Amino acid sequence: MNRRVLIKTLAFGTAAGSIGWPGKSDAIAAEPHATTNKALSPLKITKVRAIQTAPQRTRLVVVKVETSEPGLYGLGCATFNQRPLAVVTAVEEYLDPFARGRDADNIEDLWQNAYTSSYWRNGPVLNNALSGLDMALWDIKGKRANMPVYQLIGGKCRFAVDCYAHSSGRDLKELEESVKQNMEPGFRHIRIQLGGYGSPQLSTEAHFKDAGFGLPKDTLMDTQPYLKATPKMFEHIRTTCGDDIELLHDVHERVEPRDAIRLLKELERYRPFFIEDPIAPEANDYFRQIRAATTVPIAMGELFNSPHEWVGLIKDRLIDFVRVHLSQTGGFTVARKIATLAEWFNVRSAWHGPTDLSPVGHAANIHLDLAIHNFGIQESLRFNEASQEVFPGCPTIKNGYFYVNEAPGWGVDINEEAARKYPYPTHPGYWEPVRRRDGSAVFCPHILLGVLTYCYASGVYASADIELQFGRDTVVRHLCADIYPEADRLRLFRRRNRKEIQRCLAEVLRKAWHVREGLQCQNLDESVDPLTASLDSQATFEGIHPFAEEAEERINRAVRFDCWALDD
Ligand code: GCO
Ligand code: MG
Repeated sequence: MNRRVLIKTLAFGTAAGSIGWPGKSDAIAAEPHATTNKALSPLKITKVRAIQTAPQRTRLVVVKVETSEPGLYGLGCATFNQRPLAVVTAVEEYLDPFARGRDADNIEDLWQNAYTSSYWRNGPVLNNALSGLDMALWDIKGKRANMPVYQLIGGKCRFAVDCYAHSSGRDLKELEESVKQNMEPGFRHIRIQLGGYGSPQLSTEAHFKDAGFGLPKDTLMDTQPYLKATPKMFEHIRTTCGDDIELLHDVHERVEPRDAIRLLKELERYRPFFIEDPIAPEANDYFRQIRAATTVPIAMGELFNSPHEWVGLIKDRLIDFVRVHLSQTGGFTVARKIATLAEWFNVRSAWHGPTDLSPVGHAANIHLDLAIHNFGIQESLRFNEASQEVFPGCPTIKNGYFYVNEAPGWGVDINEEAARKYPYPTHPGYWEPVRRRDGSAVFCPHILLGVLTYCYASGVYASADIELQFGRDTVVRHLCADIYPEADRLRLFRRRNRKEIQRCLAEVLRKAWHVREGLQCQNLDESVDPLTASLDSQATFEGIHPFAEEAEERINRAVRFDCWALDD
């Protein structure tokens, strides 16, 4: 071969290569990847089912995806505490038949097709169902790869996840104690609330009740008492707990946007780490004005179900922390994209991490927190014994840091037998109305299990309203303190055990009944179990009092359920 032919062939070869003329190397490249992929045998979805359990009194829905590989399954969180049964139906009647036989490895493909399989989309029920499937597929992929999910998305950016604790109290003293209690084990970030959201215990003029508007169980919450008390709350905690602790607060969209702006301006001097949900998603357009009026960092998003709610706020830098609830957005696949979008606009993460999220959902939060650059803070939850029994591998907290274990997938499993031991509370889960004094509805009522006892004896109106927040502080609101000193004692039961709570409740009940009977209050006979004693003696209650049945049902439910919750 002479030199001219050689040069021509070489030139032709490279030219061929550059214009993509299939040469040998391209042939190799085009060869199906099977060779290196041989290890991963095809994996089909064989079943998608929803597991319902409530070890911490909230109605959890966890999706289990079973596969063609014996023993290989994944778990995903689909918890929608206010409508759990609707999610179960969406999973079992729709996603199961849709996903069966499909390739479990192709998460994005399955997500996109399941998302559009209902044609209409984005909403709490369908997104939660989809999230259960999605997260379970990531769990499976981690197990197949024999690594924790955070490794699949790039590994750790930090050794553990800084998280915030919850403190609340009926008054400043109780709140201060609770903050100090959380500072002790090392929390550097603490969310402070005065009672329930919007501090309803500060509102006293339930004119709508006197007018017979709504139901007696509806809760009163007026704006002014809350707007006045909240800056004082920050003042008190800064004075008594110092300037180093990072303070967070959840307005929980309880006030009108204009009031929210005024409140945030007043809170600036207390350097809050962030103020959450100052307004409702329905008023998102107000963020421009909030941004213009104050430098207080804003966290928003737990109620978001659609990209229309988060994209604009992030790209226009109108919030500082995106706080979506992973399962409400459609799962881990979506949250990763939200985190990536947010990074480009200096928005950090603060994923929603309440009681109404399963340990699987919390683990998904933490895996994402470990791997993303723009991590901000993580809401924390302590898992009680029942939760740890149902979900072996629950995330743990040490020195204010959240940890997942290094097991493959999410690292959290489920014990279905134990799960059956914790059925849902009897109350379906919807939220009871919260009203202003004139009866008008307030956005987003609180999650509470109320015990309401009314008794009318010769015109004396007496009741004790007990509100319990699951897995967190208890809040007692007392409507007619002068009648039932016991209710004040209930105030202290945050640090009391179940026996004490039952005793107090029985006392309230019994006294209510005695008052109604016009009898002198008697000291309880300690030896007899006060609860049954008082419930039996309440037998005559039936038929006299319009709310008797409801009151009794609530008392039984509260005693049966809430006391457990308070034990953790
Ligand atoms: C939070 C939330 C919760 C929600 C609850 C709704 O910041 O943790 O506001 O308390 O109200 O998850 O079910
Ligand atoms: Mg919130």
